[in-house]
Amino acid sequence: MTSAFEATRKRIRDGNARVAVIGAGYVGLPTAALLAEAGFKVDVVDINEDIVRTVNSGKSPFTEPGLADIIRKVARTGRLKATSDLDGPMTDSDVVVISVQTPIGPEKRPDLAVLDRVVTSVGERLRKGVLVQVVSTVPPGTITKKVGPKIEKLSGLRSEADFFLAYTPERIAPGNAIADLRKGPRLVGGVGPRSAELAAIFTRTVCGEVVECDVRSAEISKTAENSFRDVNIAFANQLALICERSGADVSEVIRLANTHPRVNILDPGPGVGGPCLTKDPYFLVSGASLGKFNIPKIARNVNDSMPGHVVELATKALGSVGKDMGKSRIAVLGTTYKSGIDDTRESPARPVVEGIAALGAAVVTYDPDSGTTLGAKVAPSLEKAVSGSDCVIVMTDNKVFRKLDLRKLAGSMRKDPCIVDCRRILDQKKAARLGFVYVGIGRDNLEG
Ligand code: SAJ
Repeated sequence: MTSAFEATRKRIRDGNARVAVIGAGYVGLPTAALLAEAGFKVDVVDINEDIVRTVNSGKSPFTEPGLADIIRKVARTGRLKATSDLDGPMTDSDVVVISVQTPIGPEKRPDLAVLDRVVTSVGERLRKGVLVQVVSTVPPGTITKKVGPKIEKLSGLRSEADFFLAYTPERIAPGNAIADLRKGPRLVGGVGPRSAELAAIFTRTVCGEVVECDVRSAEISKTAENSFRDVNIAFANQLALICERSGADVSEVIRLANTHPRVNILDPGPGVGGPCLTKDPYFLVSGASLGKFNIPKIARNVNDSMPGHVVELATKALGSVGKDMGKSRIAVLGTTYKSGIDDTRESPARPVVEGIAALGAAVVTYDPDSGTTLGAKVAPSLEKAVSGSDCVIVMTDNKVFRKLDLRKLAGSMRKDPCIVDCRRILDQKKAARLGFVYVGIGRDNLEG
């Protein structure tokens, strides 16, 4: 008699397993599309009816290079179907992938309410033999202390015997999701050897490189990866503050330091955005007691202080030509949290816009990839954004901003134009020659 484990393993290996992906967001939808492209019959479940309609019409609800083509292909073949109903997919599926948002609350504590609701729905409907694969980023201990026990209690099934449970965090860099999901490496943490085996076989149907490990290590590694990146950026930002006060240029200092074969300092900027680096450090330390020397938390505070520093730099630049921020017109270029995507989640541009507006300035934003207002007036074009402005703040290294025609810009701005280059992408000597007050993050600006 074939066990439930062997039956599921066979269906995954034969490519005729039914898959339910719960959550059609920036991670869940690319995941569902690639699983359908790999040959599985996939139901992607989302409560948002607009997303369901968009996917079933063969389109993607958000910009992710390559995703729309895959959705169009697999929706047409019927391999990918979007639905807001969970009962149907749970009745037929051999694998359930959970990829819902796990944000932090205002007090910076993990908010797992959505995940908890989904785990409850899955537990109430779970059939024998199903592999449950959690992708959502979770605080260490969540899978074995919360998700597993809850499913066992609600389903009456035992993990490793009757159902299988694994944690497979994603490492998608938004804007590169398809390639990242295909290439990996991808951590696969099973709650036991059978869960690990099923999850590894299943993950390998899409991902070229799977790294098998225990669940707890996978949970900590995922949040550690992003926390390390956030700490590195915080170090780069403090290096920038040091250089601003000491006549050096942080771009040159980092270039030189990184010539050391074992040093890799990242780039300073106007702050750290996105849903991951702004959240995962709080997940990582949520169960620990690190006291006041809590490096991930300190790094978060450093990075969150950078938008305020940008507002100070703009205020000083205007002050150096006798202009008052409160009576000035500011153009903020770049509202996405980084260039090349249309995602403005946790964008540092928001606190910059709010900080400038709080000082009484008129603020206009422009981003070629996003029309999100962030509370300011959105200019329909770059030209309209900068025309008649006193100060331009360049927030991202968007290729459009890299190609800014400084001569034309100087001609369209008010007298004594100021420019704050948060990504150090502009020609500062040329800007000075054209009469700009050029201020760059990490450069000795206006001091002494
Ligand atoms: N940033 C800097 N300086 C840098 C690099 C980034 O200021 O040198 C800023 C960016 O402008 C942006 C923020 O940090 O505002 C985050 O951007 P990012 O590219 O560092 O990271 P994400 O959030 O787009 O993606 C990260 C990635 N994690 C790592 O690189 C370790 C990605 O692989 C993860 O899958 C993703 O988080 C996630 O979903 O966790």
